[in-house]
Amino acid sequence: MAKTIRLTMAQAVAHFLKAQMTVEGGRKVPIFAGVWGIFGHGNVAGMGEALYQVREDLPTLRAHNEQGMAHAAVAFAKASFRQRFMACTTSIGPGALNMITAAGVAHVNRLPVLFLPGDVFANRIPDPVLQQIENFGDGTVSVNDAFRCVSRYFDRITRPEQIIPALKRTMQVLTDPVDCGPVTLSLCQDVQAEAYDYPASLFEEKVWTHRRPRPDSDELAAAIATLRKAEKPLIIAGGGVLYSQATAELKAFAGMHGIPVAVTQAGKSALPDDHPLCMGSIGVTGTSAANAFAEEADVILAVGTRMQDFTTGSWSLFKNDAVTMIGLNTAAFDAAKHNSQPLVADAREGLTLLSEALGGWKAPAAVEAAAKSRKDEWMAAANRATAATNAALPSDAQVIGAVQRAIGGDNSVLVCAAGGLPGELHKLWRANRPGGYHMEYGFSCMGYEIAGGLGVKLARPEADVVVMVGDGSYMMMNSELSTSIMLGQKLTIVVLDNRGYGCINRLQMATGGANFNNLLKDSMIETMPDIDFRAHAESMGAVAVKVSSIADLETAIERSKGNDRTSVIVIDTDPLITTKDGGHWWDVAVPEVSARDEVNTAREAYVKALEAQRIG
Ligand SMILES: Cc1ncc(C[n+]2csc(CCOP(=O)(O)OP(=O)(O)O)c2C)c(N)n1
Ligand SMILES: [Mg+2]
Repeated sequence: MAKTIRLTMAQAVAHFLKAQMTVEGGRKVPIFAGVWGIFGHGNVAGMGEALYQVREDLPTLRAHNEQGMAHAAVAFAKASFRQRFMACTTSIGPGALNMITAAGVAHVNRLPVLFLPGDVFANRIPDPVLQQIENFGDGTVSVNDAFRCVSRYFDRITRPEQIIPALKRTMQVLTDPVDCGPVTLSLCQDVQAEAYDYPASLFEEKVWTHRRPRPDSDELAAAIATLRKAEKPLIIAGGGVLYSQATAELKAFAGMHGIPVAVTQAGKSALPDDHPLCMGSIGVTGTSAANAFAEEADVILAVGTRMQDFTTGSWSLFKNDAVTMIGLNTAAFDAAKHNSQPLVADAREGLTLLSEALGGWKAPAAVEAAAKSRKDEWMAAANRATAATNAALPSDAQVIGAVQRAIGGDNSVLVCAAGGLPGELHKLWRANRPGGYHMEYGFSCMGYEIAGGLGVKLARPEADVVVMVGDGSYMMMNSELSTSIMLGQKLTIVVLDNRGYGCINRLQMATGGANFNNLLKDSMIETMPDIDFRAHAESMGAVAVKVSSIADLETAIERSKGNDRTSVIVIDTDPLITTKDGGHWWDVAVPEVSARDEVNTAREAYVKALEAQRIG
């Protein structure tokens, strides 16, 4: 008889998670860095008791908001290049549903997080338990079914032995470069507490390594043939380059074959921004340099990118009718997008094999010459946009310049997610170290910033983690600011207060809309809000200051370096100014009929712009 251990299902989960390891920098470390938890009746007695038993090896971290803690877990995985991750446990009903948005963030960004929401009683005897919605027509439905569409693997555990295969599948999904994403194990609350004689082998230490699929030989040969014919090639580097840790290979490839590189939001920092062949951001928030190459390219090597609409200018950016795209991606799903020639492989493996086969082949010399002049031209524009100013209300770009100057060094990680900042940062931030730029732009989820910053700091304790966040995102979720102080994880948070949803207001104007319901002043108001972000942050325990000029902002950031805990620096900004240089059209559907002349005019321009879209 194989040896067994009698444990509750929840204890089995805790002991299993504790035993999963990986190798980081030559050292064996737990693959789960910890478990975020907010307890309620749906998990306190089961998972709560189990986590207490293993707390020395698998720490439990208490948060203030389930969405916030799940964002922190998402950010941890992203900052760890998907090599390590965290789990999140909640009660049933609202606690569980609060994680859905963050599960969406993990899903769209292909990031591994283990969600462990409690669920209703499997035996259904106490029904309806507190916080159980009752589906009139289907007794098997609970709110946790909402996780199905935002999970790569979903399972509901209604018997204790079901957790055995479920945990194994969980690890397969979390560590697989293709399937990688959120896993939800919905743990019925009575079953969490039920005992079973588990095989002892389930709890034996297991060391996980990163799988690197090599390309199919026909696909590789086809990609080589295409590249050899290229006269105006461009590489688009996505987040997959970072997750594959293929940054050195990308640099070598670009340099060896003289091909300029443009970066997506997730791919920024894959090649240092100061590398001569780094053209910077591509697409809707692209630099003039990257977009000029994209428009004329005859061959595009898209590495580790989902080709989302911001990257492709809603498929109107690539203007060369003869363009061939090669999709180098671990996921066939992404590799073949938009008629791309698929090259299904790990980015590092793919780039290495392509480079070997190309040998001394180099793009025409004119390409490198154009890269230099286009980059010089862009840098001049970027420097103008980010230069210091005495303006009463600086632009986001001017604040970005100040933050970059004051933070200095290459040891920082810039964290952001939503608002006008992502576009400006994509264009203007200079990231010179892989992972130095952490933008959540798959969901662009307001409220991710501060919680995400905390997750990044947990993953990269040695880094200076700088969060830039708009007033809207700050108001949507800031509770993990307190958690950062509680856990001694120091962040520097810069709040840009333009008194409303500046970027959506601008989008509204650009589509002919009236200024309506975005800036606070344009909303239904009895009393105009005058939110004191400094006082708010201070009340949460942060060292908080409000500054009134770019010079003072730089000084405040300098000073914050000496603070022993999270610092919040607030500055008022102009809601209307953005960097006009660079950029590209983005498909936002304008109404076909309207009583507003401005909308009709915008519609005409929209219909014209649609002509540039490549369909199919
Ligand atoms: C959770 C969520 N809700 C709504 C949106 C749509 N949205 C994107 S940016 C934005 C406004 C953000 O305001 P703020 O953080 O102040 O940044 P600003 O636009 O002023 O730069 C909104 C409402 C979103 N991205 N995420
Ligand atoms: Mg704002």
